[in-house]
Amino acid sequence: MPYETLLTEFDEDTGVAVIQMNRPEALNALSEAMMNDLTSALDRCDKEDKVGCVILTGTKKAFSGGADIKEIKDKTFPESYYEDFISRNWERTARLRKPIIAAVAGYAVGGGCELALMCDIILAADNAKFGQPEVRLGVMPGAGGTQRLARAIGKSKTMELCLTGRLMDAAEAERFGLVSRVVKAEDLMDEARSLARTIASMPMAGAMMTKEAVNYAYETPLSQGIQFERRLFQSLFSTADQKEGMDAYVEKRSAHFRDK
Ligand code: CO8
Repeated sequence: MPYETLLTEFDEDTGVAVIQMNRPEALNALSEAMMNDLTSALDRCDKEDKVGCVILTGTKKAFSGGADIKEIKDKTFPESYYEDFISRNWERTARLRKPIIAAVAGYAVGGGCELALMCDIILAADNAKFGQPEVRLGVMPGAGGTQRLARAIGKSKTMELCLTGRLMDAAEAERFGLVSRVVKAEDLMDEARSLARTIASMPMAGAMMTKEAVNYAYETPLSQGIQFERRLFQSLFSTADQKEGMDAYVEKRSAHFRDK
């Protein structure tokens, strides 16, 4: 289905879906139309069994410049509260059940940084810049910047970025564990596709449960998280892919997974 604000592709052979935000003239500002399109595209990825991994990306200059300031600047508190404006769709990315990689080139700022933080892995181009400049607009992060960023890079660095609006470059983001890897800008999509293909080739149930368990680590005390992980681990012994994966290991051959 064509979208007004996104370009999408899906390769059935590899199970990799790519969602590209495509409002380059506005540095992929996250307009309501774009968030609606993104929600619809993500719904389809979760529903389509053959999708094994999703890549969310932007354009060369920007992953996203954040919420569309021109669209929201005249909103009032009652409108924002009662209409639940812009917040309606914002957590959809974090609720995706399939693994999702943010492939970030250029600016990922404000809501753009928060959107990347909702993904499972952030792969950064060497020209990527991350930050939460909302304080300079008279507001503050509103889609997880104070929460997910603090969990990702710690309190002091988060405070510094959120209180000053300073942007950090890809090398600093890697040093502080925000991104899994930095690659040359021209190699970003090749690297993202290669990573996504590897993830999509894994048995689906194991990959999805692994994602669920890692995310659970951010929500629960350690003992509950360990218990949850153990139950998921045990439940995988009910799948054909577990039998095939372990038989193949013992028989020294490649596994042929059924789910994929
Ligand atoms: N909203 C609207 N338009 C934008 C945005 C944005 N966030 N970012 C860039 N643009 C537009 C610019 O206005 C410009 O348009 P025009 O040509 O019509 O003037 C075009 O994109 C190109 O941008 P620049 O010329 O500014 O490009 P530069 O390379 O000079 O600068 C920057 C790049 C530094 C990224 C700069 O564009 C900038 O500062 N952008 C705003 C960044 C920002 O403050 N983001 C935070 C927005 S608020 C937010 O995200 C809160 C999210 C909370 C969600 C809550 C959900 C519940």
